[in-house]
Amino acid sequence: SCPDYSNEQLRMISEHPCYDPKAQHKFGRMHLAVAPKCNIQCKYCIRDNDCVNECRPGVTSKVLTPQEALEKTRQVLEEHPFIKVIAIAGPGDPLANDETFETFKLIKEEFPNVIICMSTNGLALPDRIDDMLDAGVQTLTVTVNAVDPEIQRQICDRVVYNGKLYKGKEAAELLINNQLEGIKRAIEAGIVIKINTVLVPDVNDDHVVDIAKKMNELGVFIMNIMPLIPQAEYAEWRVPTEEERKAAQASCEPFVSQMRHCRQCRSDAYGLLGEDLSQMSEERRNMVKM
Ligand code: CLF
Ligand code: SF4
Repeated sequence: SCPDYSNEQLRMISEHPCYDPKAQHKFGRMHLAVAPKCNIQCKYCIRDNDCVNECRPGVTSKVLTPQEALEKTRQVLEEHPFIKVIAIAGPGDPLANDETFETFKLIKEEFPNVIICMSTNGLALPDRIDDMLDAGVQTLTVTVNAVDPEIQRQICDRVVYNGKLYKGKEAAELLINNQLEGIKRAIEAGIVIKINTVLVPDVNDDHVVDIAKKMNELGVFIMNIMPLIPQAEYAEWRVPTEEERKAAQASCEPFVSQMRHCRQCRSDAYGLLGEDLSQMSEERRNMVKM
């Protein structure tokens, strides 16, 4: 049950390097690392690193203020006009940081034609839809690792919601309910939704197809199955093989289109998906510019 997309939404999708594989070699994205705080604790996350629900952890990205983010946007867009998408994807959860909304408002005022993108764990989504619309968010990624609380609690069993700490199955249920409610409301509001699912062998690998079926009901545009990056409580865990990932994608494809070109970017990455200019030398950056 895919919603009918407007011409404006279809144009946006065709210029979004993560939403349309044909766009990935033509158009770039820029991540602004303005969001350090997080409101949940995923068991595979070391909180000093980038949010691994969307981003590759490594050296922690330097956190920018909204004003610094605007200045960086000016500079990068002038040098690299092929960047069409401005996104916030960490280092924590964008919805747990008011700086996310401040930053987008500054950018939207000065660059009304860029696509505003965001990635979230979804806990605060039902409460922040209006703020997101005010800030101009058009494409949104929600990380959905389970739609069954018994599975979700093995991946995330601590959330802080409205100032209260929830643990165990109660935490998992709250996270799932808010994700599903939030995705439904965001789609109704015209935001195009992608979901990320971190494939955790022996935990959610048999369950991903149930996630895909649920996402189909809600009208999610695309699903990105990402391999676990073993860290924290999952530091000793097995990484899914290429074959396992392909099998998971194939089982979900009948229900939601599959993204297969994710580069697990850092929360300060910019450029084309395959070439993160934030990690390049000045010399190489200048070559790309030409
Ligand atoms: Fe960034 Fe994510 Fe928006 Fe893309 S990345 S917030 S949807 S603009 Fe893309 Fe990077 Fe994969 Fe993310 S390749 S990690 S899926
Ligand atoms: Fe870490 Fe991201 Fe999970 Fe927060 S949502 S705990 S930053 S992986």
